[in-house]
Amino acid sequence: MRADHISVRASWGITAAAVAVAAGGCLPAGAGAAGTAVGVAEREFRISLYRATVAPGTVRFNVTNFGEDAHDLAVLTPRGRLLAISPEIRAGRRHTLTVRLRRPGAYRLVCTKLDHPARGMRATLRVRRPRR
Ligand SMILES: [Cu+2]
Repeated sequence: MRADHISVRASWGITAAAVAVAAGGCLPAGAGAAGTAVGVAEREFRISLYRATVAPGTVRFNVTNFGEDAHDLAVLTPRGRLLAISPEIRAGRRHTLTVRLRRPGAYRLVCTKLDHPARGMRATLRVRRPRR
């Protein structure tokens, strides 16, 4: 499972991943206040998330365009309100989009270019209820 893989790497000591953990980046639980990183791979015509679920709080979407066309990434609330949108990300480029997702629910991620959502560039990220 990819999320486990990320966690294992993050436990390695003095690495870039460990620095991210120190900043609250990769903690799997209770990381709501400091934030969670979510890798996003875009290509024609698919959006793949490296985590399906996060805790409520700040989420950093690390988007990489592995395709040949330009894409973007928009984050919508479960009700469809636009929260944030990246600039156009050209082929082979990366962009980090930081968004606060406070409430539990199924947030929608789409590429807004032309007919890309209809062709499959859609994904769902679940924000789970806070653990007590
Ligand atoms: Cu696209």
